[in-house]
Amino acid sequence: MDNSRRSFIKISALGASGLALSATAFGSFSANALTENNKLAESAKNLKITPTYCEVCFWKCAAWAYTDENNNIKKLIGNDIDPHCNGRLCPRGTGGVGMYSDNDRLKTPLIRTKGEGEDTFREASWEEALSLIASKMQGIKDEYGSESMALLKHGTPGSHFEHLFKAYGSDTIAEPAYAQCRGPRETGFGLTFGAWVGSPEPTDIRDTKCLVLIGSHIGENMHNTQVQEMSEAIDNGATIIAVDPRFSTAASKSQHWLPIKPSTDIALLLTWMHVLIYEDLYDKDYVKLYGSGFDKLKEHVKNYTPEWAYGITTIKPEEIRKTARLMAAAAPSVIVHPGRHVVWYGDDSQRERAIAILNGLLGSWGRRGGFYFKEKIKVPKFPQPAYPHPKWGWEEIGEKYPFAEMGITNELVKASIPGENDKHPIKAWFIAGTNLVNTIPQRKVMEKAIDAVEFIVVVDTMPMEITGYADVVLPECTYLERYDGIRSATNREPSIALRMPAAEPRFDSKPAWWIAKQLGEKLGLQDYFNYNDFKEVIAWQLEQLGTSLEEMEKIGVKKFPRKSGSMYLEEGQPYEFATEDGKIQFYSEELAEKGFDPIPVYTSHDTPNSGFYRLNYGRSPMHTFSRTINNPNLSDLNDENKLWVNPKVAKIEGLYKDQEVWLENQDGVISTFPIKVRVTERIRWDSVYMYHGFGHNNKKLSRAYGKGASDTELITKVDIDPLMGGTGMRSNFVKFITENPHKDIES
Ligand SMILES: Nc1nc2c(c(=O)[nH]1)N[C@H]1C(S)=C(S)[C@@H](COP(=O)(O)OP(=O)(O)OC[C@H]3O[C@@H](n4cnc5c(=O)[nH]c(N)nc54)[C@H](O)[C@@H]3O)O[C@H]1N2
Ligand SMILES: Nc1nc2c(c(=O)[nH]1)N[C@H]1C(S)=C(S)[C@@H](COP(=O)(O)OP(=O)(O)OC[C@H]3O[C@@H](n4cnc5c(=O)[nH]c(N)nc54)[C@H](O)[C@@H]3O)O[C@H]1N2
Ligand code: SF4
Ligand SMILES: [Mo]
Repeated sequence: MDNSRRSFIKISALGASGLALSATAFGSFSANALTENNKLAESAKNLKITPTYCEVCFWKCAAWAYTDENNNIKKLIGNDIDPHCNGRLCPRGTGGVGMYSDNDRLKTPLIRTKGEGEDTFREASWEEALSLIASKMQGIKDEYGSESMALLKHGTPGSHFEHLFKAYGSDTIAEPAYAQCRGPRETGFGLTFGAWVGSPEPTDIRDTKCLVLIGSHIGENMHNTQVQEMSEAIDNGATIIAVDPRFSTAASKSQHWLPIKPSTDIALLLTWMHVLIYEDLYDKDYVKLYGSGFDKLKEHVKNYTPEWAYGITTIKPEEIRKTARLMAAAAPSVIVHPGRHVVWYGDDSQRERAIAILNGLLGSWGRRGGFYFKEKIKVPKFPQPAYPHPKWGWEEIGEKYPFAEMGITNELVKASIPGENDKHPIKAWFIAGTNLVNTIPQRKVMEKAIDAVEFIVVVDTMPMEITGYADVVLPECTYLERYDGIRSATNREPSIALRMPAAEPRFDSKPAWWIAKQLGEKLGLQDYFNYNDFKEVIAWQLEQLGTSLEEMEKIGVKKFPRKSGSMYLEEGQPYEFATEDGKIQFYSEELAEKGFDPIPVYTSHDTPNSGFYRLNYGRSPMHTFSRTINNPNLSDLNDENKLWVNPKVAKIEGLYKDQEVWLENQDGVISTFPIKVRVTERIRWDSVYMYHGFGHNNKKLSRAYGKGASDTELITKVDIDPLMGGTGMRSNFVKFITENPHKDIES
């Protein structure tokens, strides 16, 4: 990007006053906060207690924040009545205080200035920064139409800016939680059951007798209730089957670990269907009552025998038969878990459909110990004018993908490059709560788009990599310092949760709702922001829901009785699925009509050339993506990622424990930083594994900079899901470099 218009500003170039600010009030809050907090339990009486819900990940557990008279947030504990956490936060949630206390936080608005030499940021007042953004947004609207201004967002700040964007006339909106995360499973399950899985997943893990995890590593993937319920299920004797090329934590709790050859899961799934059908083990009554297209499925999987699958998956035929029988014995109290980060090899919606079909055969959808029918409370919309109708938006940008039901981030990025999608040209980006450069693969494409757009705003709490590409950076205060939208979530019973400030915003940071309102007013959209404080919106909504701000401040979470009936289907109960014919689609006419396989088929994927290994990645139990690596509490627990290497590979390649290696991928891209080797049997010989989120290259992140390597920068090849546009990211291969390849550049 050296010669580009928008060079990356390492925020370390920030002026001295920014640094001076960081030495204020909060010096006393140390990395020992977690242990310190325990000692505080008995003195809790002197602390102010406020309700919040966690923003460290998207499970949104409800918690109580304890704050002392000096604005120090002392601890966070889970809210007992919250169905997302049952009073217990995960280590990341407990360490969430570090998001507030981190002195590396963004402190003031910043504006890019074009110096003689390198670009740099100067500090600016909110008034100046917001006026500049509003005038640019107005300019884009006048010259190209509001549609050309894109919102790329994630997390709670997103909803406030979504409101602003819709009022402004743009529906050019996307978030990475779709095309880089769970999009394909919503497509696969949607096509089969007529319902999204959604978040939190309505998996009845608590009551299950058999949990099948296919590359879903609950226990490292720390989604709170699922981890709690999984350990409960294990205590109750549930069978765990883990299909994973890596011996994950979940695999270590399983009776059956199937170390599958990566990318061959569809073959296993088809074969499990074969065994269930041809050994007469499937739920015949359920399939007959609720399914359609079963005969076609039966014919389709006829030849997919365990012996056939063995050659593809490397899983022994007996193991395949045995696990299928175990599932059938537990049915319908069985869950073949849909997983969550499912963008793997491009045929992901079809793999997810295969998972859905398997659940259909087992009769687990709508059954105790399988998938329950979830219920949610609809939070009434604050009275405001109707939004204008944009001429195009995320839907048109993603029109090539007939089953996309949300904005496809990577397609928005492409539409920002002239010549890529000139029907829907994007000219400017507003980014909130997503570190796009570490989130979306194919960095070259990303950088081309960044270079092409005329203006970039980033709203973040931390000087993350994405801020270095911005024209204006706005510091949002953390979730512990603001009111936010009411959390209403699907669960066994509906519930809502309140987030209110536990402390005054540190530095010159502001909440997203305030930023959106200011921009709205400057753009003449004040009718959409007809309140002085977002608190008024929440108070009004809570009254409509039969409670009040006062009550919610005291209880934090409120549960409501179910209105939609039972969580489970009764024996023989008629039920209409929201599909074309009201039945579970073992065969999909809709897919056939649009030219796709109506029943999933197995296709083979690339395998690494000699000397290369598949780059596998997943979650650190102590971190959320790249967002927490600098968190003072959590970096204490896990400060770098390591490269898992099979002993056989270590021997062939001459690698030893803790040796630093650089990685070069199939396209010649070399990791910026080295990563230490961890020699372990827990990974197959054809792959290497690392935690996602590390390898930060912004020096302003004082704890995270240069710690470990980034998986994202090595993901240059993507396999696009033809149904919904997701970016399959698991067909990248790496080799080891043992001498520093950047030596010349560094000197
Ligand atoms: N290589 C690779 N890429 C992946 C994945 C992977 O495993 N490997 N996982 C994918 C998945 S599953 C997902 S869901 C996405 C996640 O993608 P992202 O959500 O982009 O992930 P984060 O790195 O957590 O970035 C969040 C950003 O929000 C900022 N932030 C945190 N709290 C706040 C707040 O309160 N307000 C504001 N304004 N900003 C805040 C953080 O500082 C950070 O910059 O990534 C996807 N991309
Ligand atoms: N601690 C923590 N927990 C989190 C998050 C976090 O950042 N940190 N993020 C949350 C979010 S947004 C998401 S989407 C979820 C993601 O969590 P999951 O959906 O559970 O996990 P993934 O990241 O998709 O999967 C990683 C696992 O897939 C295995 N795998 C790799 N290739 C294959 C293959 O070809 N076949 C099979 N069967 N397995 C394979 C890997 O070895 C690894 O164990 O986690 C959530 N929970
Ligand atoms: S699972 Fe952990 S990080 Fe996620 S919301 Fe709950 S406590 Fe926070
Ligand atoms: Mo995700």
